[in-house]
Amino acid sequence: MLSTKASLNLFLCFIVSLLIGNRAHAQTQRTDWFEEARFGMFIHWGLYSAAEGLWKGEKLRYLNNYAEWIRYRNRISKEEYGELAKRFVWDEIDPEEWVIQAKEAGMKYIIITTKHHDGVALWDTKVGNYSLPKLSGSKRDVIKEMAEACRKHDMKLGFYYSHWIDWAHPYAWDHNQELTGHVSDKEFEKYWQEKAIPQLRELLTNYGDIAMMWFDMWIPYQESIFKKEQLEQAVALIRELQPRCLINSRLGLPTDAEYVDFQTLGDNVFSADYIEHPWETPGTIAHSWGYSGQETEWKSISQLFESLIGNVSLNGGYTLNIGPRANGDIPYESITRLNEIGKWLERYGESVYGNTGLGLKVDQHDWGKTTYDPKTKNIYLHIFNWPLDNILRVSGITSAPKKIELLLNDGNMKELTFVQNGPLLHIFLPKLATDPYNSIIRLSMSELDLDKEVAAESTFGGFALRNENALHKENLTVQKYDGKNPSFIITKNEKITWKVYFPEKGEYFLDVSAHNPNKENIEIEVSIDEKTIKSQVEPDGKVVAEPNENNYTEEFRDRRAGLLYIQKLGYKTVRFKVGDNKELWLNRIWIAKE
Ligand code: JFZ
Repeated sequence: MLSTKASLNLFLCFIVSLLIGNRAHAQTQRTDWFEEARFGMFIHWGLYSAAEGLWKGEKLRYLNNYAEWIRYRNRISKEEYGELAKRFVWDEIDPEEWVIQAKEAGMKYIIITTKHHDGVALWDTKVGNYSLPKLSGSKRDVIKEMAEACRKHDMKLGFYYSHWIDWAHPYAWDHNQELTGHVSDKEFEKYWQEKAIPQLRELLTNYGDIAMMWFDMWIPYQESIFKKEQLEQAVALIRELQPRCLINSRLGLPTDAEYVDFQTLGDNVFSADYIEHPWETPGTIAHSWGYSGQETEWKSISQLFESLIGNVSLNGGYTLNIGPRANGDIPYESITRLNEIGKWLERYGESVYGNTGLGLKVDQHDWGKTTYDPKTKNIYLHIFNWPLDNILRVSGITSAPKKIELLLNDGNMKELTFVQNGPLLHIFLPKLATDPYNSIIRLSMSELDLDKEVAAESTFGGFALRNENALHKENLTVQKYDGKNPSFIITKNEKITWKVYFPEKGEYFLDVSAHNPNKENIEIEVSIDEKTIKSQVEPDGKVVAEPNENNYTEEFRDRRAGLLYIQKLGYKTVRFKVGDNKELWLNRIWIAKE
């Protein structure tokens, strides 16, 4: 029998867990579709599309020459800029084509710019006259057409709304106010109540279900002209009118699930770590977001794949932007890329939709990335670089796969043989990759046990022990890769350790890549379990980084620290220490068999 106190405690625990459980449940529900989707389309389309990156014969000015910034960059008046609306070719514009294109690319949502920084509403707003319908004289409401096309094709629709910057409104934010003087809080509040809030109300009332509101302020509100209450007012409006609509973090508030449902990273910024809450990277398919006739920086298809898969492997999504022309055309360069990705997703989508990552070390595998579908317990290996020796080395999975299959292009599967040795898995591949960008191997798992600490085995064998896979990382002083020097650990006398699984007994060699900045030799020790190898590192000089420029940098040389006979295969701890309290810059220890 339980005492009264114990049962009361149990009861309280039960209530608390119900509350927590419910809250977690409510949070996941709203963002469920978003975490399932993983891939969406961003569309930047507005008056700037008709300028095409040129104004009166002049290209975009200044450093960040995004085509959609042309009004600001090239100092165009509101009226002259408004004239661009006359260039739109209405009998060719068909938003449904954009939706069909997104669908064919395997995208699950579309976000369109309803009002960008230029302040022009693309829809038929009743708030002021500065809208595409009014400026162009066309009766068409492209946002309404988008909403209808999205409903027809079962596509989620989100609205980009520039709530902070609005170059058309005298009291909204404009970066030039750093020079001309800020608008007052009272003035900004007038903009907020008279333009932004009523426009948001229109967007959330007249266009059916809105899947997300995508705001665009990339600094926290404390550093901006916004007051928290103003942003809370926008949140309250959205929650009232569209309770299932998601809000992104560029509203200016942190991702806390109450105000903000998902985090938007910087433009074309990909995470370096696994992020638990929902997140996405907005990325451009070229350089500009809006259409530019001057565009030359089209991203390669493999780059786009790396971005998408890299994000999914870190629990995130990818919103890829296109900039249609003022006649509605999507540039051919964009179409070819979207279609290639779509074709791939049609066959291999099971490795992307609803997937997350395994939480292994970032860049754990040098051949590609891993994703994981928690519903089916399938692990997917994304091979970007097919190993020459036709052995795929996978590190960190300790439970046994039931079956390993290569997914073939024609829809079939080919079962592959493998050997598992502790956390190291070798999969035997056929000679040829199945896909030119990203070949997929599926591991069917009944249990998922991982070793997230073990150092990964490289392609062709061998273990590279670096800062990235060291244990007790937080105490290490690390110099990041700076374009010249590799990333390295600055160490004096700390014990740096790694966890290594030696796959077989026998002789292994240890090479240390380091720079000795001192004038004299220093002693280093590498220990594997009880055995210690001591060796000397001579002083290092510089190396020419770029020829003919007097451009030099520190040399990091590989030197053999010694040989070690491993009696028994299995886990060992590898330790590194500098002998005599002098600084050493350690890049890597390389352990391999002859
Ligand atoms: C903003 C806009 O200025 C741009 O025109 C486009 O709409 C893009 C999606 O968002 O640009 C940004 C926003 C954030 C960063 C950089 C550019 N950032 O955080 O690095």
